[in-house]
Amino acid sequence: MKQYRITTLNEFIIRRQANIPYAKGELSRLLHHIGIAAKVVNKKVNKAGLVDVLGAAGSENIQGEIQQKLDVFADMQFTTALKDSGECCGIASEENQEIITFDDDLANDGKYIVTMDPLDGSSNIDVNVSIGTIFSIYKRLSPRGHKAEERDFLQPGNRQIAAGYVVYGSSTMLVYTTGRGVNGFTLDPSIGEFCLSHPDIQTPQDGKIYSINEGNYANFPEGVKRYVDYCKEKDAATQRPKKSRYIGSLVADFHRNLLKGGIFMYPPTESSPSGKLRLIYECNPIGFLAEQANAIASDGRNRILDIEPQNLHQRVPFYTGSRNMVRRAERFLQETSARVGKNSG
Ligand code: P6P
Repeated sequence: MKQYRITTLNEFIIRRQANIPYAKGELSRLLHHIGIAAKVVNKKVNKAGLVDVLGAAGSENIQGEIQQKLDVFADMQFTTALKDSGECCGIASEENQEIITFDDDLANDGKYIVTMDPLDGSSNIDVNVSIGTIFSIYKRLSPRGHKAEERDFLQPGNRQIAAGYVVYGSSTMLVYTTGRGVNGFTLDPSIGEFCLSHPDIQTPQDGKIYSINEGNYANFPEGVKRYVDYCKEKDAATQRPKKSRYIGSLVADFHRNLLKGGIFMYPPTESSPSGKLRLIYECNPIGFLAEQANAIASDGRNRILDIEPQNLHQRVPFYTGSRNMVRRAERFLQETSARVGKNSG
């Protein structure tokens, strides 16, 4: 029987590091610790339903553990792993209002900062829908040997050194880029290793899937309404409309479109006039991955990675996926805003 060569995440990281002459292993160590935290969180996510049922009896679950909300648990796991790596001097987490710095000489000498959404889509846990962790890695701007500063975290996405996500789904995958393509690793629970399963992911330039919460249709910008209506018309080539696929979990929706082609949109809505998704924790890492897979990411007009963040929790409209689909959606937006502009004189 043909034996398949397994490449583990750690082997892949080390092999890639060997190709970078100046690399001293700091980024490799950081990515390795992210992989460890992902395995720990995965174990807890996989038991979530059970723990919730058992823990429902009171504040403690049957093992006598204080029951924690999963996203708080994930936040703690990734924060601890990043601090222990000795390469990360600070973290901006979607779970925390302020940046997290460490009172620790080793960590304060770290070269990198990390932004993360430790468990995105956690409201889907109790209905067993896929959820995810999203992260970005930047070089710090502040001097090593000192605490990280807020300016380290307000860099534009085009300064990212690495970005990735973990999708806790029917299988658990870690997908990441260091600026030289996108590679996906599937967790093999039998050996406790992330194994290379999706080398050099490339997103098709066109796709048949559009992902958007159409419950907000009435409040979409006119251009988004027109693009959604366009997706419902028969495509000239296929004589079929596009498929609507929306899970309500960014990592799951993006991952499907990254592999198959498609567009994900979160435009301004009445409840989120600047869009719902966060620039630093969600749109920049996803945008970096999209571009590295030959897809694109914009706020409807500007390249996401070129936006200068104004604050840690800034939200932006988000359009990402197959190049030709995003460009067409942008044209609908620009044509209607030009028309509105002309009419309003
Ligand atoms: P809505 C999950 O809460 C999340 O932050 C993203 O993962 C997801 O894409 C979006 O919100 C879904 O938002 O308003 O459609 O439920």
